[in-house]
Amino acid sequence: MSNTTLSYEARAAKHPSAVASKLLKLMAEKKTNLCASLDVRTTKEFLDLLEKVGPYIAVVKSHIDIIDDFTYEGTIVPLLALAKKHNFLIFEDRKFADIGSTVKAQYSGGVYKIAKWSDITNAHSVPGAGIVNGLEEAAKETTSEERGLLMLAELSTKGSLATGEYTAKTVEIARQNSQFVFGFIAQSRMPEQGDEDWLILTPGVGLDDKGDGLGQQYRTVDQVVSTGTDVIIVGRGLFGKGRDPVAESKRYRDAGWAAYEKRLA
Ligand code: 5FU
Repeated sequence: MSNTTLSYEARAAKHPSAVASKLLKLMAEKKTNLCASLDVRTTKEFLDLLEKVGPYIAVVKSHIDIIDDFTYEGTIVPLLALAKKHNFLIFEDRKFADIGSTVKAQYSGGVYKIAKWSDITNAHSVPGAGIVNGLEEAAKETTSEERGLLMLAELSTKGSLATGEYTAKTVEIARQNSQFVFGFIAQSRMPEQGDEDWLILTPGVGLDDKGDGLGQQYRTVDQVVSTGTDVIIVGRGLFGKGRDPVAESKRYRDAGWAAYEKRLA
């Protein structure tokens, strides 16, 4: 049976990555495969919105470097408390892209110290496999908590260069470390992944818009889940101007769950 027709619970029970297992389990418990992409500029907006949508999401995705008033105490300590209270994982969408020794320092150090607090982060495959090793070393040296990495196999944007052979080689890099790397940012399940249970997290999901005028392209929840997406990543569909984040989070959660159940059937 292909992994796309297996339940999240069944996949959780046998997944080699502890972070993937935890995520699959919590999606099954909360009945949500929604990742909220919370791209706001202040800590207050970030935490206030997260308090409201926390019950409906499996993951919050951050771009911590766009928060103007970031501090570890003021931003991260309450973020960790919310993650515990509402039972969701944290994914810092850092898109590392440098040599192993540099990303090692960027992941663990600087102002943000991402490895200390983010369950999940991601990396481009453009530097080759050393990027994964550098990030894994940083995770192990920084914390005893489980950390997981997603490789960027495909992007949602118009004209993205991450296609074809690049995407296939990204899967090969992931395969070299299939415990720390547990999945991909991709637009659908990829043929190259074979029977291996990589999780597919997909941005560029929107029910009302087709794009944003800056290259972003949106596909519907049904389109992505039916082609193998495990987690839908939604930003402006939830938090865009004039939107009600709680109503939209419930709407995307329900759509994501219905599409998942349809896939299982
Ligand atoms: F890797 C990618 C990608 O291919 N497309 C994306 O849109 C990441 N993203 C992120 O997802 C992007 O940086 C935003 O944080 C988010 C999408 O936000 P939207 O408001 O739903 O368009």
